[in-house]
Amino acid sequence: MSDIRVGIIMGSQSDWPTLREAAQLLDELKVSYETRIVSAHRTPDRLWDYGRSAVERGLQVIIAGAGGAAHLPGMMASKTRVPVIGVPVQTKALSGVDSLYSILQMPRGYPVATMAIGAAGAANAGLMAAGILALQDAGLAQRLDQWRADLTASIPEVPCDD
Ligand code: RP5
Repeated sequence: MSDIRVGIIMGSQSDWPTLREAAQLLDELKVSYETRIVSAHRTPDRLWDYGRSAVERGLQVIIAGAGGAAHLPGMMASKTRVPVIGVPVQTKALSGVDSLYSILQMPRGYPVATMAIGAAGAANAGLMAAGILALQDAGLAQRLDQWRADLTASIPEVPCDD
């Protein structure tokens, strides 16, 4: 079993600029992760192997991002009981609403925790993964509390012109 706790997977290299937001948050919070391109349509055997081995490899959360006909998070959820957080990647044709609906409407029994479309959703996926892991990790809980306090402190009370 490795010490990597989060798997960040995406359907294509083109998803990485979005999913990198999740990776950056995990870096900030000192959470170990790996990144892989795993496509539901183009590399189905890779998807199956990843899902089949996720528990025995010690993964505790999987962040899965995809765009368009975004079957990756749902298919991964069908293959492993490791919690899957879905990130709908913004698309040119339909602005990511296609991705969102593809990920969101899972049938009963195979949940995917679906984030917002795009970069904010990916960052929130990193924070959500950290929050899940922090339930069993006091050091991470402290870092996450501090991260949240820093964000609050960065918000000015009064708007300015520029
Ligand atoms: C999906 O198709 C990927 O998740 C990506 O968002 C989208 C487009 O992929 P590329 O054509 O850029 O490889 O499977």
